[in-house]
Amino acid sequence: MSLAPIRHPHFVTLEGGEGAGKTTALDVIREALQARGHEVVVTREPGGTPLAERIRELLLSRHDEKLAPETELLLMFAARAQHVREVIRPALRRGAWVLSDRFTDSSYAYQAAGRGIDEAFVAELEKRVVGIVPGLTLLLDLDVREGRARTAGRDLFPDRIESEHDDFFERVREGFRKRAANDPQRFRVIDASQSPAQVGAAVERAVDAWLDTQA
Ligand code: T5A
Repeated sequence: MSLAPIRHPHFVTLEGGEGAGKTTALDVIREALQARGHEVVVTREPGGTPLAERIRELLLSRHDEKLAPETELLLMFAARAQHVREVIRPALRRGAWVLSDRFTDSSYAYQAAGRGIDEAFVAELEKRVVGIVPGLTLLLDLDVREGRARTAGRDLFPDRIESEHDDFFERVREGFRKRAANDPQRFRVIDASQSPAQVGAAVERAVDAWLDTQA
């Protein structure tokens, strides 16, 4: 595989902390793409293939044995390798658009910024195992406590990662914001503290503008 990850304009990702509202935004993006007549493959990480979904279960369920940060990172990339080969590349090759709820930016934010793993290690895995970068990434940016309040109302049993402390999620948020600031061509940062309708409208504007550049 080439060592330079390729940016694909028809690959769109959604990123953000816990409870940022990615589910609603996903529907808005799918509808905007379909309205222009595109085939859209909607997928998610970790997961997106039967095997990768099994790895997701391992990653999100609670275990008596503590998962080492490196184990967590490598499992994320094991799932991603499968996802890229089985779903993302074949869809892009046949001309579809791919919309993924999280991708490699989440590993930089959660495993590098959050857990303290060396970013260069994540970058090496990205080059060797993934090889593809989204053309457009929407970052739903939200205050950590607000995001947690939203998911607290929904999740009776928080998963393994959701159970982390606020300072972990503060580092994750900063990790995302730093990546967005370093790559303004790819990222659009959306203020996710707005009402669902306002977030939806901002997402729609960003995607429409991107689609105009691809027409
Ligand atoms: N992970 C993932 C890593 O650590 N590394 C990686 O490389 C990858 C790929 C995935 C976990 O894995 C981690 C990150 C995650 O911890 P997940 O269940 O997919 O697990 O977690 P999330 O992606 O965070 O999913 P959530 O459901 O928690 O967040 P969403 O999808 O952003 O939020 P959503 O849309 O479900 O909304 C949450 C609640 O808020 C309300 C909704 O109604 C819902 O109840 N809401 C709003 N309320 C007020 N105003 C708004 N604007 C609202 N928008 C939504």
